Amino acid sequence: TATTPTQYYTAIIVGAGFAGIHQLHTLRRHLNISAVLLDSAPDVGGTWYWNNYPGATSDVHSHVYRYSWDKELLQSSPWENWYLTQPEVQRYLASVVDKHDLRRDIQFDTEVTGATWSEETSMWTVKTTTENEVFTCRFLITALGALSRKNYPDIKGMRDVFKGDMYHTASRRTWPSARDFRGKRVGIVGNGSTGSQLLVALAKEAKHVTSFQRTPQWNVPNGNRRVTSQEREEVNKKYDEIWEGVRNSAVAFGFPEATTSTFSVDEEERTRRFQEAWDQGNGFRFMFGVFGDTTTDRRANEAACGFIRGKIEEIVKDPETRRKLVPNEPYARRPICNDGYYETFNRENVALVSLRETPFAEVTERGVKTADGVEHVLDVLVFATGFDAVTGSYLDLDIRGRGGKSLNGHWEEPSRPSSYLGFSCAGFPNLFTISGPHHPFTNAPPQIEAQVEFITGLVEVVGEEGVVEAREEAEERFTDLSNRFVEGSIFHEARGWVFGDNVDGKTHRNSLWFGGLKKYREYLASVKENGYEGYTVTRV
Ligand code: NA7
Repeated sequence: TATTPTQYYTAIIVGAGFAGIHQLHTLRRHLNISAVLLDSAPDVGGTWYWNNYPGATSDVHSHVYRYSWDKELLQSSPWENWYLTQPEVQRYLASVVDKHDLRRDIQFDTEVTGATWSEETSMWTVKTTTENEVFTCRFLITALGALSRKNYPDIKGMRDVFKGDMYHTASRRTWPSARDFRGKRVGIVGNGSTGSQLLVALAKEAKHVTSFQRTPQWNVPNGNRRVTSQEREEVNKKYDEIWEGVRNSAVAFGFPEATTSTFSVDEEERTRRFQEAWDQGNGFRFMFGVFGDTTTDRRANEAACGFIRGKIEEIVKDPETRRKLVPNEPYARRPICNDGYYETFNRENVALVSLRETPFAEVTERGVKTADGVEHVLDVLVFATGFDAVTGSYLDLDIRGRGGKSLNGHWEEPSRPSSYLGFSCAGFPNLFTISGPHHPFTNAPPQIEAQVEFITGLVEVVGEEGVVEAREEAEERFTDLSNRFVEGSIFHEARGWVFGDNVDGKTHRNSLWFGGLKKYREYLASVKENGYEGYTVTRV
């Protein structure tokens, strides 16, 4: 309105997770431009703010699940275990924000609902849910994360019939503050990274836990344990070297990816290597660190599956439960890992329901009923049903580019989702969607660093009076290249969030760059070296 003063910033960043914080810090430190970071949450963390369900833990080794440039914090506030829990990640991000005095440029409790590009002023107008505020900016940088829009099943009666407590794992506001599950009967829908972590955590505490499983997944241990002082010293000493390795690897997890092919060694040696990886733990290591062809060769993949199948058979005592837990798809989703997952099904207070065999019929006052007529009586029903990933993060955001073109519409067209470099789209000047379509399938912080550093460099070149826009043909070329990496793999044979298969009605399409971080960084570097080719820069 005429009475509402407009707040202008050179850059507005949306989302105070790993990406948004790094983007704010980088713009501030390198360019010293005016910038504000908006987030709907009351504190920092992004996905690590919202996902505070019991058992929430990162599955990347703690010394590479952080910013590579923050060596001083690594040394001064050492991690305890090989994996960080949700509160630890959140505390780490908060400590970075405080250390670099970034909080003064962050506005919390402010949900961005849309943004419109004005061709007249060459500025974005950003709409929020806060009253009496209008924001405008030259550059809009969305750091929403690839996994932020919650996905729910559609079960008859689930919204209004159940008398117990109901939560989505990613919905912090709905979790009870006193999280005491003693004496409670809990149902968990979903068995991905989240559902399996929650199951293991709650089984130790609740009276009874039922895992409602639609598709069994391959799960390996993560090998979490305390970091010894010797190990810590070693990491501190080799930190730069370790990060060089991360940047020059494919999945950026801090281990060298294997190049040996599965059948170049005999069966005994194969089993020995799988066993070694099983004992050491970590899903990405098991998938990419044992043999080089696990995700590209069907027979090699089956060898890995065979080993895990053997473990399920060895560990799980009840034959029916065992049968239901064995996946019937290749080992080709985002790999998951969890200490004690299969062992948990041997507990007397844990049950497994296969939704393939007995789908949900309805939610009742006392629990859920499955198609076989059984009513599973529950005090708590938790949806660990994941996210409408990547493009899904934008569904609640009405972004309008040149000529009123909708970003969500842009990604719905036949060959989509698409982007140039994972963060630019033709028709959307001065917009950068960090971790957007075709960002690399890797450990998140290092791929975020690559994107943020590139974007900051580009903003510097373009300048406060500049407008930069990806060319259509560059977007098409990049998207085609990204899709070609998948064609050479078996990833698309498994049905997970990467291809949108988890969401009812979403079309099966690749949304990530499977070419690895090294190749992605090389691509970014060559674009930069060639004067930011693929972009058009104009002055206001
Ligand atoms: P995921 O990995 O997408 O897992 C979601 C789980 O929920 C999975 O088991 C799904 O079964 C299940 N699901 C989803 N929709 C339904 C419906 N309608 N009915 C029954 N079950 C359903 O999400 P997470 O939160 O575990 O992990 C996401 C990422 O976060 C993870 O990859 C890490 O990067 C961190 P499905 O397999 O689709 O049959």
